[in-house]
Amino acid sequence: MYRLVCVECGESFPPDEILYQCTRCGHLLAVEYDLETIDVDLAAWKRRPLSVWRYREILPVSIEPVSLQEGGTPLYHLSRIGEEIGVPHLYAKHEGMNPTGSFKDRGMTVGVSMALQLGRTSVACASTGNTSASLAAYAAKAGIPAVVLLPAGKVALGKVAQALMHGARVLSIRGNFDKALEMVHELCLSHGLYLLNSVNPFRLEGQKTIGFEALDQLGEVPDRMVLPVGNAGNISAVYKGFTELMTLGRMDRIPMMTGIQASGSSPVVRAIHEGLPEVIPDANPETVATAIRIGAPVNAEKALAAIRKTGGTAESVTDGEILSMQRDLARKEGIGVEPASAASVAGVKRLRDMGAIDRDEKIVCVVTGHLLKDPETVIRQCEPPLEIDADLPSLLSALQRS
Ligand code: AN7
Repeated sequence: MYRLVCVECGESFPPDEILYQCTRCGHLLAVEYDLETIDVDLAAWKRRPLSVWRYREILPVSIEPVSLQEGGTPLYHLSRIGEEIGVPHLYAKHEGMNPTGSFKDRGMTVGVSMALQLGRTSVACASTGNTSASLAAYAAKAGIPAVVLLPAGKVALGKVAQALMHGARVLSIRGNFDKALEMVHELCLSHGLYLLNSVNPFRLEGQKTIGFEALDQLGEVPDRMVLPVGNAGNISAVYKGFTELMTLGRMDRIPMMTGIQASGSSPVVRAIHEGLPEVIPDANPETVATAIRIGAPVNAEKALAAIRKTGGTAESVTDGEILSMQRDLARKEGIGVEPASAASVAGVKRLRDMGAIDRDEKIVCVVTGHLLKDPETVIRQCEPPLEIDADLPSLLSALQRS
């Protein structure tokens, strides 16, 4: 039904082998289906609820999945912001509306299900926060232990709270995410834990359903898909899913895949702008959007191909632009997202200002995580509530003052 294939040398491996890279050349692996022989009933998809599992024929899981009812997230028309920045057909797919508040749940329902399917009894990841929150919850649902490694002091409060509350073994390392990923990868290889970072090709299979849902909700192929980029897994996953729908004859063109990074952490943007064959890592990435504070994106080779093959682009936005768009989404559209998520929409504004996006493009931005993930960054931007005496005159005088 499917096999693992190296994206570089094309070597293929059986589906039940536990591998995170090609044993021949060390490059990334991807799941490849026999799309000609799989019976994908597109009409059946329409009858099922919008969710990751609507698309189960092109997912690798054959057991009863470990599910918290992920996917089926809203697609909002950003009418005010779109009008303001000069792209009236602007939409946001709010992945913060998943069970643990980020798109990672799509990956984890598939990834943790695969852990069980492959007979593994413990799971692990490194994380800038959301992956750990999601893995902790799905491991709890599966009834297996999870180990998560975080960069000390650089993970938003809500995400740490989730990982702890769902019962993961949470360790903070004195180092950044890239180092944490290196360590957890070694731990998994030497001690048999199942690695659920995005080097795991099965996790990305779940995440490709963001694109499938967006298509089903929009009722047509958007011209452009815009995603915040950290480890570059999500943009690669959505692109891969689209290539499968093309093969199935469900799409006739693929949207321009567009990746947005924070200016203090933007190796993919530099590689695109300078036409480099691969990214040059940032040794010390820094941004208020801690979710995408990643200097050595492990899926870069997949993401560069996705962007280049679709005529897309990559751009960076400053922390100021990110926070300003986070406020605009909250106040002009009623959509609460964390800073990394606002980067995608801030990127559209920047690209439109540069003249790189046409006014009539239909654009879907993926907003990846919920506002409540990072309450501290929100509070820092807002005036604190005014404390007053508990009587009506005090209330009236306070309201007149502001
Ligand atoms: C809100 O949790 O890498 O480019 O360890 O949490 O697929 O990495 C999070 C990434 C965007 C970037 N938006 O996605 C982690 C982690 C949010 C995120 C990204 C992340 P990728």
